[in-house]
Amino acid sequence: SPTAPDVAEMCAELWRSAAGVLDANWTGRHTVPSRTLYPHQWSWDSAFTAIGLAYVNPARAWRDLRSLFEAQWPDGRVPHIVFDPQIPEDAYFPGPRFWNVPAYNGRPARGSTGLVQPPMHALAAWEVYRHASAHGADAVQQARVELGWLYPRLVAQQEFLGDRRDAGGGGLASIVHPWESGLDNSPAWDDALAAVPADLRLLDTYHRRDLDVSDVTHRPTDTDYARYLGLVENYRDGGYSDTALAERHPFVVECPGFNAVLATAELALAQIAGVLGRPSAARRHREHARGITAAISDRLWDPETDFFHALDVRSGRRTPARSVSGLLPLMLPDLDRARADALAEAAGSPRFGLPAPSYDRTGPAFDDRRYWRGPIWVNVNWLLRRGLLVHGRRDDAERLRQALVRLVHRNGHYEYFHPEDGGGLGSPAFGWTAALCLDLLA
Ligand code: 9YW
Repeated sequence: SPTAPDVAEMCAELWRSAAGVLDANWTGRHTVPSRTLYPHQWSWDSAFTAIGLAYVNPARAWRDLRSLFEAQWPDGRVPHIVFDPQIPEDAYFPGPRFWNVPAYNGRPARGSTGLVQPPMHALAAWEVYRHASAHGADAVQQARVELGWLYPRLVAQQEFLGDRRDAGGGGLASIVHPWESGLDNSPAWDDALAAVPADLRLLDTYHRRDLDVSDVTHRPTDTDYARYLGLVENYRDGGYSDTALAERHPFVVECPGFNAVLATAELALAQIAGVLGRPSAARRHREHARGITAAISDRLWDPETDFFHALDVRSGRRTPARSVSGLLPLMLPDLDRARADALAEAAGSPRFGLPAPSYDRTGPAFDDRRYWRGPIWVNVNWLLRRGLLVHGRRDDAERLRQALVRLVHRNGHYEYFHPEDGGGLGSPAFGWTAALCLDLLA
């Protein structure tokens, strides 16, 4: 077993390489997830990046969050990709022309998509604020200013998701596209997607850029992509409106992970409102978090499987698939003891095991290479570790922390990892893997 100096050396090396990845992926306005695969700004990636930058460069963390929220829509939605105008249209597919978002508030739209991603940003802002004092008085001063700027925008983001996206009427936000979950091709969407027409001719008119730069056996299939594009077209052609979604749109799903992040954001907003001297707003945020937690428990828990499953709002059916997103409500402090125990047990069971793969190792759709259908991702494991800590599972949380640190030290800052041998997969020098390593090492 490694000696203390070995461990210290390993940590120092990993710290340096992680900070190096974040430097290399910084464009001057925002951090890209990957120089090769994802050349624009992604929403929840920026939040994870900020959590790491809190340790090495808080000013850049705030700049990253600002860049994203400067592209927020008047209805409160924070787009899942903000396109960099300096990057050519064909560098990423589907690019700005395909999304064709409306101009808003009389100003030309900054190129973005019209979808969202899990609202990780309130937690990220809170984490950057919390670490500001380690960087001196100016950093503390800046953190207060930035929190004040972000707070109303974060609230608007929550209101968009909590109100306009409550398509099921039960107090949860629905996603209208698998991309919104952040877990693109998870088996959790297979049943709901099966009802979405797959027009493969759509693919003839576009070029899948992702297949130029990564292995075809790792990526979502062409049929998946045809459905993804059809869903975007339907949402876009309806003007990205959220009224009567369940009737008009073929994919409307309540995801346990997305909603766990939504509730976590309310708790972070309660902390932020406290710092900003707004105690009654803080109380409201805590109530919202409790309400979302109760709705997740009522609507997404299956007592037969002792697990959280995504709900297809249109069919009223919960998917049988066990995705890592079903473990994420463990982050919620108001989750009752029995459910929290069941989740912690599932996380350590042969279905998952720590670090957790993106999908049940024993499930029929398990695929050890294909993206969110099996590989290990650092960001969801970081969230899971948070959940273990919230529910007092300190030993499991520490084991998971050490396992993640070893995984990345051995294999590099990859986008995702093989669930058996830990080999790095997807893009190297990946932003959130590096950023979250900084937090795991700190
Ligand atoms: C795509 C950028 C994004 C992540 C998502 C991940 C992937 C984009 O990459 O989606 O083209 O498939 O699934 O969570 O934000 O890192």
